[in-house]
Amino acid sequence: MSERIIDCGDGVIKCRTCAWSPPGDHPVGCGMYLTVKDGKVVDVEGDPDHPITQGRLCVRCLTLPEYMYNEKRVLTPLKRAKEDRGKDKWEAISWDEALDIIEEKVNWIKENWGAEAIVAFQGTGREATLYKTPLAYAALGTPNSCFPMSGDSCYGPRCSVADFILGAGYPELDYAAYFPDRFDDPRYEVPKYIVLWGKDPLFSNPDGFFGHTLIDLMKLGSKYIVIDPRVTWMAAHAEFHLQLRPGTDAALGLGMINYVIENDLYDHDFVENWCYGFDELKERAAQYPLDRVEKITWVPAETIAAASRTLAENHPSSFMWGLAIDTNANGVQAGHTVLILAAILGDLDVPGGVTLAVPASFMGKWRYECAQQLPPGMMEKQITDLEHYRGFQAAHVIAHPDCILNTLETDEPYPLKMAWFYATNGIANTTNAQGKRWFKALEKMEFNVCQDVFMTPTAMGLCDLFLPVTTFAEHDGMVLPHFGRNTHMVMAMNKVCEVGDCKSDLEIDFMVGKRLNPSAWPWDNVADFFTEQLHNGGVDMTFEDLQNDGWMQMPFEYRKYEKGLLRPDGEPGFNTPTGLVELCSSLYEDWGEDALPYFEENAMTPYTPGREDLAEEYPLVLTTGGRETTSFHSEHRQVPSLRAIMPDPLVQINPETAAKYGIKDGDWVCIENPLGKAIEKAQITPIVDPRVIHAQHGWWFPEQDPETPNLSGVWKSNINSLIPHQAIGRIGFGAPFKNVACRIYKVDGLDALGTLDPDSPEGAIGTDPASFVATKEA
Ligand SMILES: Nc1nc2c(c(=O)[nH]1)N[C@H]1C(S)=C(S)[C@@H](COP(=O)(O)OP(=O)(O)OC[C@H]3O[C@@H](n4cnc5c(=O)[nH]c(N)nc54)[C@H](O)[C@@H]3O)O[C@H]1N2
Ligand SMILES: Nc1nc2c(c(=O)[nH]1)N[C@H]1C(S)=C(S)[C@@H](COP(=O)(O)OP(=O)(O)OC[C@H]3O[C@@H](n4cnc5c(=O)[nH]c(N)nc54)[C@H](O)[C@@H]3O)O[C@H]1N2
Ligand SMILES: [Mo]
Repeated sequence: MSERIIDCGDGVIKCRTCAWSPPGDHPVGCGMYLTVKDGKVVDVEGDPDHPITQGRLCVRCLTLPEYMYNEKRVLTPLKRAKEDRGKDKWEAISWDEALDIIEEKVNWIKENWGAEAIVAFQGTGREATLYKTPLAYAALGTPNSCFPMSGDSCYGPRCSVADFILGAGYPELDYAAYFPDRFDDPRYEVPKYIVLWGKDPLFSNPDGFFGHTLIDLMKLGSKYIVIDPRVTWMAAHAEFHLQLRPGTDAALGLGMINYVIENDLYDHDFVENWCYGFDELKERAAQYPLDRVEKITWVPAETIAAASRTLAENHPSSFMWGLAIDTNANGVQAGHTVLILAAILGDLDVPGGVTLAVPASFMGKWRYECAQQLPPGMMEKQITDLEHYRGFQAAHVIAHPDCILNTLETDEPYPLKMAWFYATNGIANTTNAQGKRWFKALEKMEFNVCQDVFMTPTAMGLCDLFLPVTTFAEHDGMVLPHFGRNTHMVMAMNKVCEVGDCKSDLEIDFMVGKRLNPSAWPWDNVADFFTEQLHNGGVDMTFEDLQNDGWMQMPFEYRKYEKGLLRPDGEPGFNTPTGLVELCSSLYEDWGEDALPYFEENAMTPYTPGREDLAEEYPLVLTTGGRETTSFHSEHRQVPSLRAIMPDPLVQINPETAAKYGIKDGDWVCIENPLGKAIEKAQITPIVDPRVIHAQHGWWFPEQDPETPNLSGVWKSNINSLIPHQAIGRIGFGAPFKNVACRIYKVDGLDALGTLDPDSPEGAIGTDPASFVATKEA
């Protein structure tokens, strides 16, 4: 194993670490050496000994010094008077003063409106995701901890379906990640086929999966079946590309299940011994013959048949499901079909199939104890909708995002008065659907805090206090791939230097916690805290040991359901109410949901029954947000080398469609639907179907005027202005971030319609006359 510190002489050292965030990233824990000279990081290189990444890094790590020492980075706490929101009138203050302000404001809010009037927001799975809810429950004392993405449409839906149907953590492609000798381990088998469903890991490396592993496996012989509306690099190199219409995944899944059952291609042993509800499933799937599925999905019936047969005849094969499963009101059903296929084909928890795991309790015990810190009766005040979203509530102990926006707009059931933005720049067309509605509603708050690295439009427009955060090079931490839900190794982040007066998210939690509720925050330092978390997760080492070793791979066993390793009672089977894989869910019925998967159109597509108005005026399907390596959501727009690669927001348009609307490559284009407008630059490419366009998300322009109304141009390319609020699935999951109607037309430039701010005529918040209740087809 590599050394933690290498002395290069002349005061230069190389320090080994594993990445998480900031800069934003998911917990892959890419291994690297940071070269430090005179207390500054001057170079970044991959660590060849890291078991997974083996020396490979993406451009966002390689440009880390440009991010760390960026002239726009905030290096001290800042305050501003409430009446100056939107103006660049920040004043640098000390951490002591920042904590005094927090203590005074939180107590004032509690006395006047109760602690429940505080809401703490977070973005995606950065390190901060582990530490925000504990801050809310155990320091601020509010039950309103919230991920403000409509329908909780990222990862939560997939994890919840896995809980409901399999009673296991996150099912992941088996890439021998648990084994020190990786693919050479005698227990391992290379998957024959891998289904990549609505996921593009070469660019996204999501949730703990190192995307380039797909190339490693390709070299070892794995073949691919890609289900994606775009011809991605992986699709171009796949054996089968199922180029479906966005949002029709559940119909495709049901069609594949039907083909497999009708042609008797399923694993009879597994179905008889380990599955519940096969007969009901068979009956439901029979409603999806391939000619019907072809009409819905646009995928030729013979392609679906050939791909399904190939999968059924080649074992082991594996499945990866991505964000496109979540960003769909019908996503819970689509996810159910993916899990059913993996189950009935006999690929669950076998070598080279789909690995299952029992969620480990690295942070789980502590996070549970933090929730117990809320006073009696407080959790009952959490803002949600128990009548409709019981599935959401069964899976999560957080407030429901769509209910929170309703509350912000109506003050029902009680007013919210203070927000804490903890690693989210939500209005920058990231978490927030219809971000302008969030912005207008949040403007009314009494006091808002932002905890971030850079001044963002969210902080500039809405906040009164700014807390500056360290990058992963500047703090100690622990990386947990899949956040403990399928964690093949734990890794150490090692602090190598300091920049300004910044603190890590955990250090900020400790400081705020010790002020507001000291008994819940007993640790003197983060090292003691991490040692305790390692012990809670069953790892017998101290945090310092982990820092010295770099990482620790976890033990793993296949076929856990045969060995009683999935259930707390130690019996064989799955940790579901029936002890079996629930092809037909025994929980859904309880929650007023159909127990079996079905397909229905999302609310606002040109194909939604009864929406002929949309089909005529907004004939194109808009899908958004396919990842690029040059940014992580709204981040990195101020990093020169990355911005040079991706200077402008791009919308991908098929040449035929572009010709029809008189649009040329490089033209600026307005994308519009009844809810709003966004401007992006045309990239004319055959990788999208003529009926579909794909637009980037997360754009703002740090080089532009930061003050209101422009707010660094955050409303100009704000694609989420077109995504409806609360057009979500029935048990509370899944919004159409990748699946709404739109039209396009050429405009003169990014500024053609002004700032597009919500108070301007061009930027006014649109409405859609139709109800957002989706119509069920089956
Ligand atoms: N149209 C469309 N919209 C989408 C998507 C899509 O596909 N299409 N994808 C959606 C998905 S899946 C998600 S998860 C959301 C993500 O949305 P968010 O996670 O809210 O992403 P950002 O808006 O970039 O906000 C993150 C902020 O946190 C700061 N930051 C980075 N790392 C840290 C850290 O460790 N600590 C702290 N305190 N701050 C940090 C960054 O500087 C940045 O300002 O966006 C969603 N939005
Ligand atoms: N560099 C970088 N990496 C990231 C992020 C980032 O912003 N930048 N964000 C992180 C976050 S929060 C997440 S959740 C992950 C997401 O990462 P992934 O799960 O890989 O998801 P996406 O890249 O959004 O989309 C994957 C593919 O889905 C396709 N797609 C679009 N609509 C549909 C549809 O309706 N059905 C199907 N089957 N496919 C569709 C798109 O064309 C795209 O190729 O990435 C993470 N990693
Ligand atoms: Mo996400």
